[in-house]
Amino acid sequence: MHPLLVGKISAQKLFDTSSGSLTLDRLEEEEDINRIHDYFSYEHFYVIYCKFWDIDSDHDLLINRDDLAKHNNGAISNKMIDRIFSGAVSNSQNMKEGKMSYYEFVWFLISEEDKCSPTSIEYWFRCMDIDGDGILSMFELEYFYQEQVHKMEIYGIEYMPFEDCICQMLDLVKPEEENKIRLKDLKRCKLTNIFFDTFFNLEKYLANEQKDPFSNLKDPDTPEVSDWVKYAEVEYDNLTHEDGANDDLDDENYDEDFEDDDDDGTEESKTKKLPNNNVLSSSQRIASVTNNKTDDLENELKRWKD
Ligand SMILES: [Ca+2]
Ligand SMILES: [Ca+2]
Repeated sequence: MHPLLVGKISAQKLFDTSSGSLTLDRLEEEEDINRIHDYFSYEHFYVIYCKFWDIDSDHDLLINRDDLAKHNNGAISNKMIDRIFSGAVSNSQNMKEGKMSYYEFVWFLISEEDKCSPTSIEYWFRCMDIDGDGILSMFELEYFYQEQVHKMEIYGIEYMPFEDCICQMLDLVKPEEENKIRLKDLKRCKLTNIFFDTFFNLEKYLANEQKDPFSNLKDPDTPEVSDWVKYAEVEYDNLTHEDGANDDLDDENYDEDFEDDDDDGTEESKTKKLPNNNVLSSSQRIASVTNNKTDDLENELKRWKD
């Protein structure tokens, strides 16, 4: 089955923030493409695909380390990118070869945009626990913080020494055992986004510094909308309005995009016409990649929209 058709993943599990014992291995066992629609909406699928397309420079539907480092203008630290590709969260064959599939990117992006769900906490915990002993040690935390400090020095931003940062983080997480942060400590903590961003996403770390740390806490009286859903809504809106078009996968436009092309059917002849990715309409993005794999994805997108 094509990995792009994320039906391999049960989205119920992917988005289930109540189950705490999720692993990628178990996700890979699932084969239910229908149930996924209940959770993994067309909009979500579309947003993830556009994000993936943007960094997959050769459009072979696999991204390497350097591609992923471009995500969100290099927001994720290099050390963390290396950890993701080290097999910490997936040891699939393509990951062993240094390539991340769309399926693995789905997991990455959701973890990146919703750092408070149990699944995401597991994802980042695995990445940060370099020696795999189930504890985030001071050494491991400092290892990641060093790169943040280095970046802040370059940008001329005033920063906390590690000792102050760690006091703040321990105060935030309140681990059961002194100076040893375990997975269960983080799952109990309500502000894991702040914890993780502090160590590997400078942009979000600085943004967090600017706002009330408790603004992210859920109001118990309002229905819970995950950070992921909020992110997907905003991004979908941005992507579909960036060119003033909101009819991206309308059948007529879709066909015209192809009819205008030379008819030799090669990917190169179509993609080389494309200007800067940033000015492409979303429909052009979708239509510009024409190999078989992407046809599967396009069909899937259209099917979901109908
Ligand atoms: Ca690629
Ligand atoms: Ca460790």
